[in-house]
Amino acid sequence: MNENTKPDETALSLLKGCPVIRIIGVGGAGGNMVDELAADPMPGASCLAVDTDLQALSRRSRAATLVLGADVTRGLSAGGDPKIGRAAAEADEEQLQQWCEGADLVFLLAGLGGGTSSGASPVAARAAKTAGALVLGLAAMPFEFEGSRRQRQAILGLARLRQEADAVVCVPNQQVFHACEASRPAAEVLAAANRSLAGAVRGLWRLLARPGLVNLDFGSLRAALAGHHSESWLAAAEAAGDTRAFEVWERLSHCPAFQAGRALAEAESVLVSFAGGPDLAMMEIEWIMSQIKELAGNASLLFGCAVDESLAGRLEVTLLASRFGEMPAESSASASDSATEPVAAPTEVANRLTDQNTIRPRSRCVPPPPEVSQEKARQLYRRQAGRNRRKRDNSMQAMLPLEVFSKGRFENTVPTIHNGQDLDYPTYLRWGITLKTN
Ligand SMILES: Nc1nc2c(ncn2[C@@H]2O[C@H](COP(=O)(O)OP(=O)(O)OP(=O)(O)O)[C@@H](O)[C@H]2O)c(=O)[nH]1
Ligand SMILES: [Mg+2]
Repeated sequence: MNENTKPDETALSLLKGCPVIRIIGVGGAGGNMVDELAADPMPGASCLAVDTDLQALSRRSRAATLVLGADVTRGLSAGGDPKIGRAAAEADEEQLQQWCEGADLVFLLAGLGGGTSSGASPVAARAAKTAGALVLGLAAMPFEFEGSRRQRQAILGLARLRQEADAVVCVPNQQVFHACEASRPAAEVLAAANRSLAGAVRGLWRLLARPGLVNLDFGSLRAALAGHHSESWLAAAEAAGDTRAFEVWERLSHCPAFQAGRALAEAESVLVSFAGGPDLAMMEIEWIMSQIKELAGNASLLFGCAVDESLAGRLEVTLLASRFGEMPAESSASASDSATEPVAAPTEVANRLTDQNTIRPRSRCVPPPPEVSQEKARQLYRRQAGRNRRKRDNSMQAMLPLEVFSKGRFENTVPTIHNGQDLDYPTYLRWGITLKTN
């Protein structure tokens, strides 16, 4: 470990009563994300970049660093092989665990698909769990152009990571094409993706560590997520001005992570973080929460709200929706690391996370014109919230009279993967379509 690797205990002691947060970036992409966060330090949160690649680590100027498995790779990276990434991390699992000792919450950031990220992230998650922390993974999935081998490595890495972590948020890198112009330089596009992930982590940190109007207490977060191996969705949006609540909701509901409302419809737990200046109005919170409640059905809703002078006139909302895991079968995660050998079919979860074909929701709200006063705008939000509530669709997938039968000699065949989707899996399940049973 380098000189600065030990978490900053002085900062921690200043924050008695606040959860201790550690952030680990695994591999090249994870290191970039952690660097982004370390650029603007968060009191009480310490950042560590871990990699098998010594050269890549030496370029990290902001976060503390740890070379994984120097005896395994001699600091020369895992070369795209998750087996090597995993062996390297296992060689230093004790160090990882020590670094996590005393932490309440550990964020693990990685771009899955690479050797180090796919192999070492689950080991780092296990180390953090052994140290007693709640572990939340944030995983970027490869671009479609990176090919099916990378995708499959990423999906296997994701399955393993979900087995070890309490919740994993998966963000397809392909989404950056929705978010910014494809003609922008590649480095800029990746930096924008990293900034957006870092922003979401910062939003959660702010909510947990800063005194707010309504504090989200860490105990409730732990109770909501611990041990569920959740599949989670994270979306963040901000806006300024009188109609900011409406705009934030528009942006959130057009976020690819929102999956056309499916993320909320399937969630068992939804955490919503509001941050704004002293002018943040209860009405704005109420209106956004009512939209969420309408879509999230029976999910348990947790929310917190922080007021920060520097956010005057602005509203920032971060939303974490979690669906508790059917865990992938042990066999799928203990299958081969290699993308060229047969592996068990990736989970429906992973398919949908890499599915780019989600249908965006039509906006069900009409924004007030700009000249409308703040009070009038709020009345409009309230009226629309009421109207939308009446339109709520309570339909649920009824049980189909299916006969379950073995796939016979096709049981252990290599799945047919296209753009991260297992085409052997029924389309209606992949696309979340509700079938009529009569
Ligand atoms: N969002 C984001 N994704 C990235 C970035 N850099 C790489 N990726 C993605 O992350 C995947 C893994 O890349 P790396 O993190 O460089 O791989 P690694 O874990 O270091 O693996 P090895 O070099 O094989 O040991 C890539 O396939 C890309 O899809 C980045 O800065 N941001
Ligand atoms: Mg690397």
